[in-house]
Amino acid sequence: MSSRIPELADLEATLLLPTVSVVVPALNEARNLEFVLPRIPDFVYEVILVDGNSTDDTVAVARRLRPDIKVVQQNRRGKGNALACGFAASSGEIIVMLDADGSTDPAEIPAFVASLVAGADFAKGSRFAGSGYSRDLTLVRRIGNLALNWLVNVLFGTRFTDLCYGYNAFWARCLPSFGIGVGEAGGEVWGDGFEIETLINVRVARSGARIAEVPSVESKRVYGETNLNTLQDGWRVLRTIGREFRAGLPRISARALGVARQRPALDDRIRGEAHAWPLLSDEAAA
Ligand SMILES: Nc1nc2c(ncn2[C@@H]2O[C@H](COP(=O)(O)OP(=O)(O)O)[C@@H](O)[C@H]2O)c(=O)[nH]1
Ligand SMILES: [Mg+2]
Repeated sequence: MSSRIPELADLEATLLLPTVSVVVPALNEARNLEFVLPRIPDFVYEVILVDGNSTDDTVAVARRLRPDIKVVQQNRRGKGNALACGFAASSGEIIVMLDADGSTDPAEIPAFVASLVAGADFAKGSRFAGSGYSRDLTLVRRIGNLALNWLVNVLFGTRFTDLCYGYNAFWARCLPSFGIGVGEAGGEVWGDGFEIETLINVRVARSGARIAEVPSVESKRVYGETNLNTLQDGWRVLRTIGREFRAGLPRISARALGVARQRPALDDRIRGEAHAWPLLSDEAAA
């Protein structure tokens, strides 16, 4: 009798598949959506396209390919803000982040969902684990990703193999630990850009969530050019790592570090120039 109970539990888990929302940030991806939307598996409960004020017919094409698609307009600029808006509009128990350019394969969604159903809180795609690889990464981006990935693992005690990859899935209950929201329209909020993946990875790891890596194959985007600027966005990722590390330090030492770092130069103090010296904790909260 005892051997029958796990079998029943497995069957129940299969039949009671959680609802899955797929969030697709898209900025001028009309031609690429043809390769993406039709490949999303049927069991997916909803698809949310987050449009970044595209100047091509991204939205019309998405609606034609998938009449039930939920279209959301982001309220600021950047992929990070697009994802935040998409997450806020999702109602599934599981949320999958999928690019619109044809580089991330919707056929891998079942592997991500299976990893979550098997017990992970956050299923992180990796182009450097198991059978994963990339046809899209340039040498410079590959080296940058490797270095940033190493730094995060050293500073945060994580075991990521692919920090800067945007194909991930997670239980919606993890969202509060990301600490990102839609916020006010206009302006720019830290996390609005391509640093979003690092921000999420680091915060989810710090929350104690169970993270599983899912091997993933990244293709080249089908049409068009990347919106990512390797040096500029790599620098933003590095700054994100620094900010998150300092934010996680015990308050007293963060203050001590902050005061030491922000002490005005002697000349300035002698001249008595007016300075505002924000504490590091204020900066982290901004
Ligand atoms: N809505 C929205 N989507 C964006 C924005 N920037 C990038 N994306 C989308 O995010 C995905 C990844 O962007 P991509 O430019 O391919 O960057 P890469 O994959 O890192 O080279 C694609 O689906 C883009 O259309 C943005 O500002 N707004
Ligand atoms: Mg891409």
